[in-house]
This record gives sequence, structure tokens and C-alpha cells, in this order.
Amino acid sequence: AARSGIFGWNAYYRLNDIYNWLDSLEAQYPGVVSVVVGGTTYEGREIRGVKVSYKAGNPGVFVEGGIHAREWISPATVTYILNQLLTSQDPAIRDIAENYDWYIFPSFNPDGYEYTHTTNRLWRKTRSRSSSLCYGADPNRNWGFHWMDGGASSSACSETYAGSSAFSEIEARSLSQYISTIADKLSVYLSFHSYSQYLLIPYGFSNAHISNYDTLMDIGKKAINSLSQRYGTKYVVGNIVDVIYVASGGSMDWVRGEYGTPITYTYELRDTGRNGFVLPAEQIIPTGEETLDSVLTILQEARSV
Ligand code: ING
Ligand code: ZN
Repeated sequence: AARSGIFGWNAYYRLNDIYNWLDSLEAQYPGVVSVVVGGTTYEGREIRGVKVSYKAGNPGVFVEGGIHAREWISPATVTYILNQLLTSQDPAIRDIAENYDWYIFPSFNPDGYEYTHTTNRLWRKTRSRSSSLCYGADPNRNWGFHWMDGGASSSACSETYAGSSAFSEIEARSLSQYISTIADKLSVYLSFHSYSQYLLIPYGFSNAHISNYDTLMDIGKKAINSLSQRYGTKYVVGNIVDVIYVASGGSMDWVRGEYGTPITYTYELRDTGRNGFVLPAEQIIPTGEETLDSVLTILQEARSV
């Protein structure tokens, strides 16, 4: 478990530890890191992130973590990547760090994340009151592009409850509004889930080939090859429907559908089911390392498209 005042990647951390660390980065890297607020949750927490910018006018990369509460390796990997962008001496990492503007949100679902620490380790959804019987909607079925167009439930007690309407959840609604303010600057959107070791491309409502399907598949294959080099971790790349299942109302679908952001991927991080959502903390650093290897490839390749 975490000791107070210390942040790192040998344990999983509470929301406030993550937020205090983000705040400390702003103090440590003035003029480079700024804390940004993407919205507010049902229970009144901030959805806090950082912008990392070494110079004006860079293309933007948005990094989304923790939209599902129980997928703890997601916020941990996102903070690992953020730390490397600020501290790595590797010229290739320095190059992507300094030549993109980064918008990084470790937890898109803070209420759910805290609930997995206090009450139910396997909670997935938000914590809004959905019915007299059940809490929460699936924040990755609540976004307003092809909402409720397959692979989402209208039953309040379902794990994939899409909500009472598109953007019924304040988390998805306020984050979509935040993203709208920077969308014209974004060339890349990366979303981090677990588990299954997949690298997914839009859409989740359909497996029709999108306009740059071949490019995304091509870059995706290079990315999972880079990822495999360090520890031999095997990923599969493909359209969401082709690789896993139909799932509408996801954040990545909305970003691509609403703004046409060209390079968008959703990661399903380690493992393939041995530990599932309860991935041992010893795997945070290796997961962070191999995932950053693949992000580096994506961003190097994204430059020349
Ligand atoms: N997987 C994702 C889910 O929300 C996904 C897969 C990604 C669906 C992007 C739609 C869009 O079901 C997990 N593990 O949550
Ligand atoms: Zn998920």
C-alpha cells in the first residue's frame, strides 16, 4: 500500500494521491505542466488532469484513463507514461514529449475509482442513482454518438447500462464539453482499459471500415510489435466489433464520430485473464514500459500521416 506523501508505480494509489501528485508536477515543471479540470462527478469530485506543453502550437494527444473503475492498471499506466514524458532522458521519448501537447486524465470516473477502493473492488460504472434498485451507468456506453446502437443495455442494473439518455452522466457530459474546447488541436486520442491485451480501433457500433482503417491497422501492427519486444507480451489489433464485441456509446467512438480525430486507439492492457482486473502491482512498471514503447511507435508514425 501507499505511504502518504509518496507516489510511485510499485502500488496502486487512491484518487487523492494521484491528484496531489498531479498538483506537485505543476509546481515542479512550471510553464510545462498545468493542472486542468475536465469536469465534476456525481458525488462532487473533480475530474483532474494535466496539460503538458513544452512549446506552443504542437499537435495534441489526449490520454484517457480509468473510465471503468475497476481497471486499476489504466490510471497506473497513464501516470507512468506522464512521469516518463517529464523525466525520461531517452531522445525518442523527449522528442514525443516536447513535440506534442498532451492532455492527460488518469481517472475519467473518480467516484467509481474511490468506490473500488472503499467498498467493491470490481465496480465498473459511475455512482449516480440509476433506479430505486441500482447505481451507476456505464460511462463508456453514455457518449452521444450512436448512443444505444448495440452492445449497450437499457436496464439500470446492467453492467453496460447506457444511462437514461446520451450524456446523462455528468462525467461523460462534462468531459465531452472539455474535449470540445480542444478537439480542433487533437490529432491523437488514446483510451486505456483492461484487460485482454487488445489494441482497438473505431467503431464499436459497427465493423464497417472507416476512412483510414488501413492506416490505423498498419500503425497498430507496428505498435503491438514494439510492445512485444520488451517482455514478449502479445496483443491483437483490430476493429472493436471484430476483436471483442459490439459496444456503442464509447468515448473513442464519440471523438472520432464528432470530430474526425484521425488517430484513435483503445488499449485493453494486461493480462489475458489470469488476474484480470486485479493485476498485481508488480506488473505496473512492466506494463507501463511496454505500453509506452507502443505509444512511442504510434506517435512517431502519426507524424507522417
Ligand atoms: N472494454 C471496453 C468496453 O467498454 C470498448 C471495450 C472500448 C468498447 C471502446 C467500446 C469502445 O466494454 C472494457 N474492458 O471495458
Ligand atoms: Zn473498460
